[in-house]
Parts: sequence; C-alpha cells; structure tokens
Amino acid sequence: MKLKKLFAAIGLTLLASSGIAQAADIKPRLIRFGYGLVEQSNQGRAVKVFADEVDKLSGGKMKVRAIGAAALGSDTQMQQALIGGAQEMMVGSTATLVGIAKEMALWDTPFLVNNVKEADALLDGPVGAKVNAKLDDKGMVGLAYWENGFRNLTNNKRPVAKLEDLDGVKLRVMQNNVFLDSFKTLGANAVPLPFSELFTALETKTVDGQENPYNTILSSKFYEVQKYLTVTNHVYSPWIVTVSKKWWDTLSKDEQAVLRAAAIKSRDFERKDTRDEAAKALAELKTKGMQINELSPAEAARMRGKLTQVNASIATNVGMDLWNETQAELAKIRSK
Ligand code: TF8
Repeated sequence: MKLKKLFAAIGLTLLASSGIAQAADIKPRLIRFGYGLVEQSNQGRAVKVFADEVDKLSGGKMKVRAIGAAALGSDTQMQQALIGGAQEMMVGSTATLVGIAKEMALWDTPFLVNNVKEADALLDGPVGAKVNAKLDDKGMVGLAYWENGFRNLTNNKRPVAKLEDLDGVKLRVMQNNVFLDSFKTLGANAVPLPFSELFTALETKTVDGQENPYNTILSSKFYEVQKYLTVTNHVYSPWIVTVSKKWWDTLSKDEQAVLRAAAIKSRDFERKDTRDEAAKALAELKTKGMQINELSPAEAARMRGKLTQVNASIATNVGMDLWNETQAELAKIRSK
C-alpha cells in the first residue's frame, strides 16, 4: 500500500515535469481549503506550498483556493462542512476531531512524546495510520499530519512558577475533554473556546490565559494581550490535513494521488519551517515584551505527575489495544 502510494507520487512528478499531466485522468477542480491561523503563519505558509504543488502536479487543472483566519469557520465548523460536502479540504487540530473520532484523543496525551523525532515516527507509522483511518467512515479522509507543536502556557495574571499559581486562572482550552480535564486537574478554571474567538477573549479579559506552541503565540500576536509565558511543553499537538469524503469519492485515482502527494510534500516543508521558526520564536517573544519563565525541575515533575493522571481515562476512551500498541511502538522508536 505504502509503495503503491509512493509510485503514484513518483509517476505524477514525472508526468508533471514532462508536461504530460494532461494524459492523466485529471479534470478541472476547485478546492476550497480552509484553515484557522493567519496567512503569515506556519499553517498559512504550508497551505501555500500545498496549493502550488497541486497546481504543478495537476498541470494547472486543480486549483486550491486557500482561505485562512477561520474565514470559513472554526475547526469544528469546517469539519462539519467537510462531512456535509460543502467544503473540500481543511487543516486543523486533531484535538477538535475527538468528538468525531474518539481515537484522536491519543494525541492529547500529556508528554506522550519527548521530541519531534518521536512524534514524526509515531504519527507517520502504523499507529498514526490507524488513528487517521478512523476518520474514513465519519465522512473525512486524512492525508497527512502536520506539526502544530509542543504547547506552552501563557497568561495575564502572574508568572506560573508552581502548580498553585494556576489556581483560579481562567484558561481557554481547545474544545476537547482531555484538555478540559487536564487543566482542571491542574487547578485552572478551564474554559473551552474555538480558536477563532481566542484573541478577542484574551483582549477583553474574558479569559486570563491559553496554551499553544510558540509559533502560534507569535503569529496570532498573543504577545499583545498576554504578559507571561511559562515553558511547559505539556503536549505535542499535531494538525491533520483532511478532505471531505463525499467529495473525495468523486475524484479519479490520479486526482486523489495528486492530493496525497501534495499533502506529503507540504508536510515535509511545514515540519521544517515550524521547527526553524520555533527555534527563534522564544527570543522574539521576549523582544515583544513577554516575561518568560521555565519551571524548576521539581515543579515540572509535579505538574507532569498531575497531568498524567488523565492518562488512564484517555487509555479507556481510545481503547486499551490502541493504547498498548502506542506504548509498544514508542518503546520501539526509543530503542532505535
Ligand atoms: C488551538 C489550536 C489551533 C489550531 C488551528 C486553528 O489552540 O492549537 O491553533 O486548531 O488550526 O485551537
């Protein structure tokens, strides 16, 4: 199966480069591709790479109309549009898919992976494929996992140096029970909100804080409305590129291969771009006036201990088989 996809991708590249994409079974197609972050973000840049690649591989027949900044709706609204067939594609957080495919909650496990190498191997391996496949009979097709990144905490109340500093902090979390439980367990007053409403909620002080990767804190200008950043790296968040299954089923094999190949190409670009940006982002956020602190090893351990209390319920929710397979896969990855 994997090899077949690879050959399809190579075939398409050859077709495109020799200018005979015309020969493939590709019709003129308009693809509305929605995403939540702004155009000048790691997400926006990668969607552009995807669009260019689709254009190239289809000999200009398939056109991607990239629509960012949640102009087509929040993640959950776009997911419903994909399921209903009113929108062709999107990229968004796996965390907002948990209501549709419960196995996606696996990616919300605090401290599941230690670094991006482990994340790539897990997501691109059999476990990632298995979770992805759960979308198929829910009306969506997942093409690739992109990197959102390790999440970190910001707030406007006080520097969080110990667990107790989170007491009573009104913290926006993603619309997902694992995140809600995790932060309630830490003592925060966790409030689920769509990302598209987050900046305003912070600005109007409806909430005191939020958690997201450095890249997003920077691209969404959260530094304008948040004073304190605590380096927690509490969970690695993937994004997933999805297609409306209704629409996907109307495509030819060649057209599907174009989308698959472009998703992989943009994934590789996106992960590198995100990591390059993240490596510089903290210094930039400091320049923008954020006060940044790291947790002492003892406090980090306390927080980790609290957060991993949710693991048992995640395991039950995603299924013990999948949970155990994930742990075995991680052990394999770590022994390499
Ligand atoms: C969040 C996520 C978002 C993504 C994005 C809108 O906090 O991390 O950044 O879902 O696609 O909601």
